[in-house]
Amino acid sequence: MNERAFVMIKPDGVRRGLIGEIVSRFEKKGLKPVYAELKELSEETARTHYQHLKEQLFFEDLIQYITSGPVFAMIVEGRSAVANARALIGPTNPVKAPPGTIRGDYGSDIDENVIHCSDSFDHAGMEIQLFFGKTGMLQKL
Ligand code: DGI
Repeated sequence: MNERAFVMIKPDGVRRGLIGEIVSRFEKKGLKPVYAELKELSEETARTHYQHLKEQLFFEDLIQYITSGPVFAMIVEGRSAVANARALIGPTNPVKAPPGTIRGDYGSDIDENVIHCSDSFDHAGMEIQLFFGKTGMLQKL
């Protein structure tokens, strides 16, 4: 089934010049970028996005990192987009992410793991709304 997922190349991925390589992997998998923005997250958006982690000791470091520079946020569309995108990016901790996944190939530490992707269909909808509002659903890349 065709669906949409929210994907965000984090500030370390943007700084290291990995946008092209990562977008290419999504395209080769059949997940089409239908909307994208290079943007700096406000602290408010960052705190809302990661609110499920607010009790964790690393939370403040996480907010500092994700607001430390521009992110490349996009909507990808394709078959089982959420499940396929999660498979492409690999597990949260790059140390445990197998080679061939994006985190396995480009990450080396859980503090800076290169990329985010929605973990469910419902969260994809919420994240698209949080990051893009209505424009994300209307505009094309
Ligand atoms: O959906 P994910 O990004 O794979 O995982 P998540 O929603 O549980 O966590 C969001 C981000 O928070 C994750 O990409 C990296 C960071 N994080 C998660 N668990 C830990 C962590 N950072 C540190 N330092 N330690 C953790 O245990």
